[in-house]
Amino acid sequence: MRTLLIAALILAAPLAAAQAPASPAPAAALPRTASPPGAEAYIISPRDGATVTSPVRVQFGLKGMGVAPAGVKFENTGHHHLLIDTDAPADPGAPLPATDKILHFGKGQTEASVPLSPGKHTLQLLLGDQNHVPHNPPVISSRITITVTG
Ligand SMILES: [Cu+2]
Repeated sequence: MRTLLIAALILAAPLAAAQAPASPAPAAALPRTASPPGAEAYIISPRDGATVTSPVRVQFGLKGMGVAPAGVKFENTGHHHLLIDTDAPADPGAPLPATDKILHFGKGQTEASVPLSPGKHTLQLLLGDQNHVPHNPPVISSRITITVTG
């Protein structure tokens, strides 16, 4: 009887761990936040095709929604992510990772000074909800290409 109980606890443990909020939740478990119709992210500056010097001042534009810090649940808001030389992750339901190509602006910043190496770079904005998950449908800017000199 005692052995059986221990076995049951051992079996139940991984399940309990998967449901604990502190553990990394499977991507599919996070609910996606709806974006309102007409919501749009766009890069105010630099302009597509611009030649600029590093660090590059990037200004984030957002229509139809508001900016809120990460962790704050408030309807029709999100925070900006800057995609540098990369596509948006294939799984739109997963939290965006923080990498040197995916910058999070979780304090609600609407501009950034981004150091970039000389050469061509692509920039794209992707809004994320309080959990860093893109909205449904995703609020993503068109991608611009800039040339950094010096
Ligand atoms: Cu984020």
